[in-house]
Amino acid sequence: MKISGNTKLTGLLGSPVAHSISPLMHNESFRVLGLDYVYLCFDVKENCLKTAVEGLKACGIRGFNVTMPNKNRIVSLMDHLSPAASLIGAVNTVINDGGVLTGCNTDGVGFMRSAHAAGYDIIGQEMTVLGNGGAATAVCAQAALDGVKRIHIFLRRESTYYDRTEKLAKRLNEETSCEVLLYEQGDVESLQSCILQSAILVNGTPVGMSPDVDHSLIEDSSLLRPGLIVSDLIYEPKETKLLKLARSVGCHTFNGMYMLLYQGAESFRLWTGHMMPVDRIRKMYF
Ligand code: SKM
Repeated sequence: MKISGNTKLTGLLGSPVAHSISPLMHNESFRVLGLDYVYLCFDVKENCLKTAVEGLKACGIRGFNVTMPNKNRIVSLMDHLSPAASLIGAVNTVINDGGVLTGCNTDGVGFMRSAHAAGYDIIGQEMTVLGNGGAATAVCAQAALDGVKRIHIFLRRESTYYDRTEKLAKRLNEETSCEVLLYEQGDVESLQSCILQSAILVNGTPVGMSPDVDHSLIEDSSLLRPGLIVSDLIYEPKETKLLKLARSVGCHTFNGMYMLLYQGAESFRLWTGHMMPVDRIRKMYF
């Protein structure tokens, strides 16, 4: 990779960011396609976000990804929002067109593409989602926009995001053809009937994530069935307790690793107009 006087800057704003594999994915893709771009990580905490965005904009950055804890706060710094970012209330990709910032959200696209790449067609089908944090919200909004027929979201009433999820459900019901229904996380009877109607079950909570690998929101294998698709947005560990149980029952399973790959591929396309060489990147880093 050569840095020139014309090299366009992209990057990641968040804290922490040192662990991210985004620089590897993007810089290798720029190199392979011969694009004069670079991707760098910037450790930016919430209290510095506005200053950082103004500075990067003044320096003519082409665009950047946004990760924890900045995805919600950055919304108010955008000039425009994509339909998905507006529904989700969070931005993970910013495009800078001559000083005009557009906030997009590619996390949900990442999930939908990872399901498609794994060979599953969930359009027109029902989906059950556990949790309503940032990643789960992005998945639900994109699934509704893409044509999933009905989404059952299980969440805790005392969740800090409860009101936000109620608003999201209302907007998705009004603005898309998808029907979105909310349930209490402990309502096992509803969970059982929703999973039965669903083609796919998604865990969008952190339950089961390393180091708490011995936990799963579903312990009872009779809630699952052979052929059901079960996805965990967690990718560390690669196979969570939920996915292990699902595999033992004969479910199709996939984790959140390729959601990261495909959200990056979509950001890459938005900044450069080129397709990321995803097969190469998957083999090298995933
Ligand atoms: O939404 C993504 C973000 O675009 C990049 C990222 C990373 O590099 O760790 C994680 C997610 O938040």
